[in-house]
Amino acid sequence: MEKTFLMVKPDGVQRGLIGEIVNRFESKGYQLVGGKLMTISQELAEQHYGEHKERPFFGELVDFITSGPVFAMVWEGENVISTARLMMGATNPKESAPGTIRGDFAVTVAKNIIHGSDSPESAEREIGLFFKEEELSSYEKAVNSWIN
Ligand code: 3AN
Repeated sequence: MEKTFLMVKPDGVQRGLIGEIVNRFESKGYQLVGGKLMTISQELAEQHYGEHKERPFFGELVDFITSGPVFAMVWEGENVISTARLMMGATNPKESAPGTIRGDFAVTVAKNIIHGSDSPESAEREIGLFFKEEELSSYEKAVNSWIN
């Protein structure tokens, strides 16, 4: 089953949006298979954003993502990589539609609340950067069990 890496950035954590964001993906029908609150090191930030090394905003990006705790997650489900990107909305909140996470909660491109992998290759790379195998738990939804 397809997996993606999603992360509530420091601005989303500071604004108390972890629950709101987790709720959107759970309600959609995706399964949370890993999650942790963590503070990203300079080294991990530079690896994670390696493809943006030459961009003028690279320093700002690394400073921001290391500025406070983030909530790193792995989500699983059909087409979760591309659908999560749709649910996040456009990178620049000026262009992200109402109803999307960035469209509903963000104003500026630098502080746009959430990160999500943009392809199967980046999902695999980013999950590997942030999570150990034993930190992920895929599970079957219980039927006729102690939950019901
Ligand atoms: P996305 O996160 O939607 O995949 P990317 O990969 O183009 O977008 O950009 C990575 C991150 O860099 C964005 N989430 C955003 O926070 C930041 N970013 C993009 N453009 C700018 C910019 N012009 N100034 C500051 N930060 C930017």
